[in-house]
Amino acid sequence: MRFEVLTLFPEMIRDSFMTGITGRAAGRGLVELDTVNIRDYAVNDYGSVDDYTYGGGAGMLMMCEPVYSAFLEAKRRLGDEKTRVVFLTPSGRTFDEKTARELSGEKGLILLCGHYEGIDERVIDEIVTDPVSIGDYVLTGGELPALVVMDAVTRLIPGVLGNDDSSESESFNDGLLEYPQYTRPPLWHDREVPDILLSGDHKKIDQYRMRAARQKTKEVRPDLYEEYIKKRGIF
Ligand code: 6GU
Repeated sequence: MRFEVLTLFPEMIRDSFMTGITGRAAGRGLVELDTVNIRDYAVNDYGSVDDYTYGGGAGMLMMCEPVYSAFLEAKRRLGDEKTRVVFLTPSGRTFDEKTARELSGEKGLILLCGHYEGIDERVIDEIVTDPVSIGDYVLTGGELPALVVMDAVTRLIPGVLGNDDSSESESFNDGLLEYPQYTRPPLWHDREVPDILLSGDHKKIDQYRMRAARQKTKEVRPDLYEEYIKKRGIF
């Protein structure tokens, strides 16, 4: 997988992605990160990439041409392949694990990070294939959402996680939240690790974990629980 990120803050993307598990994946050649600074395609020597909106209203909009030029540079670097263009915007479709799985099968992805009050609609219509939001709240820019999407996609690439099935058992794969987990010591601040987990009886432990996962999901995400019950036809 090769990510090409179109952004006004390339150092924010690189510093964050190159830290931790995603950075290690890049170091091992399992994923590549490349950034294109939209500022490098400013329309004048002052570095302008934004302008006032037609029709009035507060704030500035990113202009078509700098965004389009940055996109063409990313396409050129990817060898002009048919690459999906993910635009990070609060008006996009909500990002989820299914979308992450779908995107992780691509050879390359272009991610477009907006800033100011948004981007001129015409360049969005021209280049964007997948408008994506990460939830119902508003952020100052698309960089953090782009990092969220890249993280979720990268951890699904084979070999990225140490244990090849740890991306399988985690939240959202069978539609339930992860069961609670414990490590040493067995007693901490008057709180005990559930006895079953110390029993060594793996069949009992699996049953306990399944029950705990269902109970937790029912409590904190009744919407997910409902879906889970419907899909499985249990109870
Ligand atoms: Cl993708 N962008 C911005 N600016 N805010 C958001 C978002 C994206 N997703 C949720 N809030």
